[in-house]
Amino acid sequence: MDKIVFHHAPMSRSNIVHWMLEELGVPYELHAMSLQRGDHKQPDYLAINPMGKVPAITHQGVTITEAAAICAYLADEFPAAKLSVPIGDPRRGAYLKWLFFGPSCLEQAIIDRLNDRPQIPPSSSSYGTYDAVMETLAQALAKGPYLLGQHFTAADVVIGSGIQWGTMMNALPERAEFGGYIERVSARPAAQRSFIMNQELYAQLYPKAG
Ligand SMILES: N[C@@H](CCC(=O)N[C@@H](CS)C(=O)NCC(=O)O)C(=O)O
Repeated sequence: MDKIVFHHAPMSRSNIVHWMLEELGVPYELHAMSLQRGDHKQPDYLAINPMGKVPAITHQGVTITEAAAICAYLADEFPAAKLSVPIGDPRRGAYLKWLFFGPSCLEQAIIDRLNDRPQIPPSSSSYGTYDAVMETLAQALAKGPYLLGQHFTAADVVIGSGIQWGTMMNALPERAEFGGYIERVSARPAAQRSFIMNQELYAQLYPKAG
């Protein structure tokens, strides 16, 4: 098997992919980068991702960027972990919807709120309104335990990461649906392993950050 090379900066969006890799349980080679040091803007990394952003993976000679796309790719590439919903399964549409909802709706709504950006007309905003995003998510999670019922998928890694981050930044409403979901996803052994590994890596890379 061709090993996955994972370009990672701890405590960033690449934590999403780190958690995903831990869920898969497949071997990977981690290339740790310091954003403070500007490793992601060096020519060797720009040759991998011209956007100069993490995460990125290289697998079988191909580089993939964008956290949600990487999660979708990995879930399909390693079906034994059952983190994907296969083509032909009636739940596939909902699975893809949640994968895309993460970066295009949830993340954007949180970022706009954190930056006090004024609401643009909902009809031209990629996510409509903050309240619509939160209500839609809460309704989906109320059915639980995961977005697709009993089946934990890569979409939960993406949305779970977004909800964890938004909660940490005090940018999500306090709702039982979110609290319960965070408890469930963060109790997963892969999520816990990833959390500890990233804390350790962060302390090594940024010793002065405390
Ligand atoms: N759309 C990208 C966003 C990636 C992104 O913005 N990564 C941030 C870390 S959270 C980064 O690399 N920032 C460094 C920079 O832009 O200088 C994804 O979802 O993967």
